[in-house]
Amino acid sequence: MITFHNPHHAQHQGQFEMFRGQLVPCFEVPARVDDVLAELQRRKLGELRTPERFDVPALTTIHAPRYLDFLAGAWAEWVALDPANAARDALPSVWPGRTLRTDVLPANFAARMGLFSFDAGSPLTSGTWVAARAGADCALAAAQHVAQGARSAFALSRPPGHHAGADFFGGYCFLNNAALAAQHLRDQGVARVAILDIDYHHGNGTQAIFYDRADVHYTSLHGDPDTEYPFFLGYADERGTGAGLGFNCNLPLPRGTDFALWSTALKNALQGIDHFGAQALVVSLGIDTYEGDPISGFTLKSEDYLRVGQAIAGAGLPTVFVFEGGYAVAEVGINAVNVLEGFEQAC
Ligand code: OKP
Ligand code: ZN
Repeated sequence: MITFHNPHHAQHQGQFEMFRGQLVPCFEVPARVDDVLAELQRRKLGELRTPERFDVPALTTIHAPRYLDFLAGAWAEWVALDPANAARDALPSVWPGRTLRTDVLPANFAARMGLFSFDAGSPLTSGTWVAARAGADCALAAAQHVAQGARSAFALSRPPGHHAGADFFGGYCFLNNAALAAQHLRDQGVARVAILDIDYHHGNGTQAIFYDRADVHYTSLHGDPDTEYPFFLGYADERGTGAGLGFNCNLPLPRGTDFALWSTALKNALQGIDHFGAQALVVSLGIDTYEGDPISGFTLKSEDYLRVGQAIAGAGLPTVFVFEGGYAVAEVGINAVNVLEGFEQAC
């Protein structure tokens, strides 16, 4: 399997995220992707490539132009407020909650940070735009490769993407790489695309992007939002709307879920995808279901990920893997590559 990796990912390097009233060091660090890349090289799991450059219009298939403009210029605006800001990350602190307007675009930078975000855990840094854009290139290139007939491809990048919506960032995500990959498959002529999101957290951005569509089916296995981030989406009764009704499937699982229960849910998810009649699959590959993950609550073990890959291969679909979460830095490489190796062995 070819891996498209992002040579610019480390330009996004947040210092702190807001957690329980304090700024704590970011969990979403460059070492995550460096470790996966090193493990791919160690096990010689296929060719490593950097992606070609797609232009900004390729991103407007998913993202609002005014949001992309904001992201592209945000760092310059932040530093223009105060030259000392060059040494600090930008974090939002005010949001348009219920009854406040989201149709106006205030001149004030802090106001626009809030308009285009939903949490204070996703610092915007000097290289966020460069890194996120190159990550989108990885996802688009991987989708293109699969659309041209490859059995599979891996988009290895950070920051992750599945919490980012059409016009907002949050949950460490800025551009929705999995959504871009799914839409690219559609645009290349694949009629029905399924997204399987196995990150510990519900992919609220991806769900929202495709919620009213019947051509892209979203299924997610995740920590129950009643207790787990992102809290405000990801419940089992969210099944899609309008033409999209029946094309969204959430399988929330309690904290403490082990591989036996988790893999039963995976089997159900894959059955739904088969029933949908998907012609290609995009996997939001989060590895934060691992027992050692510092911010998550499932108990999967390293060897379980080989079976995850095998099970996904059993769907028999051209598959784009898109890297998402996974914060146990020492094991993230082994675990992610186990999924890919299990997949390849079963093909
Ligand atoms: C992104 B992805 C930790 C609180 C949780 C947000 C988690 C975002 C996860 N201090 N903060 O889905 O892995
Ligand atoms: Zn996650």
